[in-house]
Amino acid sequence: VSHGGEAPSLTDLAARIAGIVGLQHVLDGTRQAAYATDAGESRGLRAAPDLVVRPGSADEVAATMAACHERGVAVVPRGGGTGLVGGSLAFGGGVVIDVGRLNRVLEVNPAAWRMTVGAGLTTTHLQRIARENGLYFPPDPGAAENSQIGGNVATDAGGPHAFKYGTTGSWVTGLEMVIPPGRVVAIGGANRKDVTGYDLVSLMVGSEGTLGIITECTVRLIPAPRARAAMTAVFPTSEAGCEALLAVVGSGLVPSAIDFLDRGSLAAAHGGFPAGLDEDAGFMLIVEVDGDEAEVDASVPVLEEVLGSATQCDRFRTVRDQRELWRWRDTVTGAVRALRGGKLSADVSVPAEHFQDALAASAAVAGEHGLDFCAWGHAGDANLHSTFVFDPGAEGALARAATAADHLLVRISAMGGSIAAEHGVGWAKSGRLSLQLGEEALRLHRGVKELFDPDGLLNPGKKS
Ligand code: LAC
Ligand code: ZN
Repeated sequence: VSHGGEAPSLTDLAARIAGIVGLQHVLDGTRQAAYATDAGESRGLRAAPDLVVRPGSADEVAATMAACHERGVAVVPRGGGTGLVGGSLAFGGGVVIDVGRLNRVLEVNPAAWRMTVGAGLTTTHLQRIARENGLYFPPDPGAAENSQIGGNVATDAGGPHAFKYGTTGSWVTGLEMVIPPGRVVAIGGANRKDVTGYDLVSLMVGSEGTLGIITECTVRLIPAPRARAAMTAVFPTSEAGCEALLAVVGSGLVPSAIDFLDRGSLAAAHGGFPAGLDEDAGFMLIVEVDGDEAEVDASVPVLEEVLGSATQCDRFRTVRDQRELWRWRDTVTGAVRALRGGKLSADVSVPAEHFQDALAASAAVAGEHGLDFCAWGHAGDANLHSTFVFDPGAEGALARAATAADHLLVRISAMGGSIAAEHGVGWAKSGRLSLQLGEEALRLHRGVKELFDPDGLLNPGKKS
């Protein structure tokens, strides 16, 4: 075997791992560099791993983990790298295990409405297979081209359609994973009901790679809704928009999505809006309904009535091509980042009745810290991406944004809210769990980690 120019620099561990996964799947310096960041780079998160490997099977993941474990080296799992909170970065060094090659479609059973796929399959690919079989996988977190189902499960990724259909975890019935010190374990399966044992599948959902490395997922599907219609409504102020939100929720309809954008995020993203948008729009609701044709036909006039009669609704329109609308919606986070180069989002949720308070608190905190601010997100779930926007070159700006975000988490938890709604805790919010979890809950949380990873070598420092 020719090791090329690399051989002399391979450490003992790298050589051992190369023997497991094949040398070409141990990444060299240039290819490794991309793993020092995730999509949260603009909040200043960066950590270079010692080694990045791309195993080709669960057994290779297990053997890699075992090799690291024997040497006391930390392991950090990585999917599509689209996370925003540093959850897949190797702070303190260690070996990043990229599961991207575990992207096989293992079983599609359209008659039973389910499929089993490798953890590295992209969200887009999974959704497409479902669609091609007349079925639907509703979770639609952003960056679907790059995000992967294993990472989506590990973070319980949400997205606009979580309002009607729930987050990724609602669709998972079985997992295969690798747990420390390097064992392959299958939990759950294809059963739609199963209370044998504790709900380990749910425990893995949202565990952010701190309990095990997901290698395979069995997910539920549903027949694809035959029709959809989306509406956008623009308001001069957040207050007017929030009133309309209450009216939509009170209408008795169950929209498939209710998203929002505030003035700042509309200003950032308005250029690409498919239907054209006034630059000074103050607040937008995006409401979508789905179902069979008759259901959608019946829902649209109700929504038009509710939104059209909402006080101060500047303009609403029914969007025919809602795919184009959602494609635009997916560009918002990038457009906000592009404003100044720096952006720090506090992804939070609150009990529905506090949605407007949470928006107001976010803006107030930004003001107190002299920061530009915008928010968008999933209004139906009262899930806000409260975002501080700054120039990363400006002296102290990043630190000010971090302090502001932390103050916001304190206020959100005081409202009974969640300090991590759909983007995870990762590295960014580690150390702050006690804002939300009581002492006993924290004890259980830590006990679970201890049970799965007694040596603390799996994604250390995250979600803790
Ligand atoms: C969104 C992603 C950032 O809702 O969660 O745009
Ligand atoms: Zn979101």
